[in-house]
Amino acid sequence: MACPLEQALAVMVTTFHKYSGKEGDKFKLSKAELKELLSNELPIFGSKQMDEGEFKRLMNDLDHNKDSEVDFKEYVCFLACITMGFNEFFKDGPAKQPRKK
Ligand SMILES: [Ca+2]
Repeated sequence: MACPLEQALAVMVTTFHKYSGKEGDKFKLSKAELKELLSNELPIFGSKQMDEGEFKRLMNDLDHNKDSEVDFKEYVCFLACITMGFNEFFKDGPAKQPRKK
């Protein structure tokens, strides 16, 4: 696992399990687990102090099958959407790398 893209895929998977295993169903993110994942791992979402209403809307959007939890498939769809957003953002700009945190 030396190539960056392979590493990125592995990080997507391990990050999910790092949080999904904390409470309840080990293979799904509860609301609390999703919140923690966002604030620790995706601070562009978590750190801007998303209010409760915004978070509920996001959770609602992600939870396609409406079981009040975010499973792996729902999580991956979310990451894919963010990635598409990044692509939109960078495609017209000068060819510079996404800024590192
Ligand atoms: Ca769900």
